[in-house]
Amino acid sequence: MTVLKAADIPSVSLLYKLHKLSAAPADTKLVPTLLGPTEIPPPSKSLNDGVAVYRADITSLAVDAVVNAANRSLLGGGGVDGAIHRAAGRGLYEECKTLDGCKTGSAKITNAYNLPCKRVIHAVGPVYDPLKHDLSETLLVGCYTRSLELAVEHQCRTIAFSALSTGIYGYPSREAAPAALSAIRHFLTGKDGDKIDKVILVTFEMKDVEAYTEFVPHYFPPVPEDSTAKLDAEADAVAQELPSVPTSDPVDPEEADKR
Ligand code: AR6
Repeated sequence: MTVLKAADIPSVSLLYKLHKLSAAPADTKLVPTLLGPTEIPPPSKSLNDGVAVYRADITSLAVDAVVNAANRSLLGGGGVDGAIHRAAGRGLYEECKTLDGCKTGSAKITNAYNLPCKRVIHAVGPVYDPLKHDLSETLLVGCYTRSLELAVEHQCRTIAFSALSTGIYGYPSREAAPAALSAIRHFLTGKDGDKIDKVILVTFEMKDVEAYTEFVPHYFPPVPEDSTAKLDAEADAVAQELPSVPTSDPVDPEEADKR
């Protein structure tokens, strides 16, 4: 598996230049979120340089911290949790056993063992409850915020999130993406925002690619130069390197085994 560094992952700024993301129409109404904003905020080049959306297996990323979609036991499971534990090896499980679990809506940090990243942050997202939307969002936002706080506390400047709760826990991607983006924007514009260099939103399934493609421009709108840019030499070089757009969903090895 090719291991990718944070610096090699194209930022939102570059995705606009490459026309892989485009500005939302001016009359777009934002989905209401607990942390806002309520309207499309002014564009910021520095924010757009520090956020990325990338389709990958999160276990291939050589970032400072990857965020696992764990459960309250922190002892592993299916989905991305299974992939992370398989790739990290037995040491991760042994360290997780010492943590005494974790509350829903929060996160804990461990070493990364055989993974190419430096740390793993285990966030426990909510099982989505459509009858308690605000509670589900509060807990999901808590995961993103606590994970970013843990990253700062442990000097992790680059952090890659899996799409927490959107798999087995059933959170609809079109509701999870605005909540995640709003929490990340809120953190990056807050007092510790300058302690994080890059937040990478890792997508795996097409539904999450589509949700982030739709909602990133609501929270991280393009600076005018980027949305109208002709490819400069740097962008063109990166574009040549990017993998071609996948046309089918990746296969979870555990699911494939069951077929
Ligand atoms: N890399 C990146 N993203 C992935 C990967 C991967 N290798 N594999 C799956 N995803 P899920 P949840 C995506 O179900 O909904 C576990 O059993 C996936 O497509 O892993 O929070 C835990 O132990 C989806 O978008 O986590 C818990 O019991 C996202 O990761 C429970 O599942 C999250 O899907 C947590 O459920």
